[in-house]
Amino acid sequence: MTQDALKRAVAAAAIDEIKPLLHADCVIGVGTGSTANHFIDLLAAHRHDFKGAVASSEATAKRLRDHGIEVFELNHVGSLPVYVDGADEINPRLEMIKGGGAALTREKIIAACAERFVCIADASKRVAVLGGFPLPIEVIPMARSYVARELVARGLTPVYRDGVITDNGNQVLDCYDYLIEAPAELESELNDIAGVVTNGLFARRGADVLLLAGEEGVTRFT
Ligand code: ABF
Repeated sequence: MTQDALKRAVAAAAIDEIKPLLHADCVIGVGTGSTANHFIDLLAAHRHDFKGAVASSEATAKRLRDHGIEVFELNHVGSLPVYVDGADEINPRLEMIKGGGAALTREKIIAACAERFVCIADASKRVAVLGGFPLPIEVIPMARSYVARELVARGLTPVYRDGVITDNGNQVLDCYDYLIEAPAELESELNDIAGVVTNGLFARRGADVLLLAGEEGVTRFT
């Protein structure tokens, strides 16, 4: 199976996972990326079974609307029973690195609001220790060099993601080759650097459910 077919398979499993939660007043959180895009495409067939969605990026909002799914501002939504999104890496404790698509800040906000985070991924995303994938950090533009120096002082190797502006008007530093033994601690430490908007560690609020697609099918982890 191709990686794209695995992404499609896990997106289909996510539809089965959330179907029991859908009802006429229900608004769900929808993530960003190619796996999330498959989920959106399959969700379209169920658009009359729920009220709408909150999107973690402008790209996702557009794709949802193109499918006739109403998109709500998070501030106008009372509760979010579930958030479905992909990840760049996920470990056995369901801690993740996210933000390869530069949508990490909105993703983290929606994850914080959601009662349940369902992560959807193909088997290549599952790792024993996070950090093989570069850890993204969204920064206020004027703080970029300062934050980069602070990261270097902590042993990280940040590289400016040239030409990328996030949906929030900020910039991204990617930290390469740093194995993360204590994700929750590092997440908090990086948040404390002035000028950091969000870092791509989702450890303090990880996933509740992981649907992982491999050659043998989709496996559910909690
Ligand atoms: C988002 O999409 C992320 O936080 C992560 O960066 C990415 C995963 O992308 P894909 O599904 O395309 O592999 O969920």
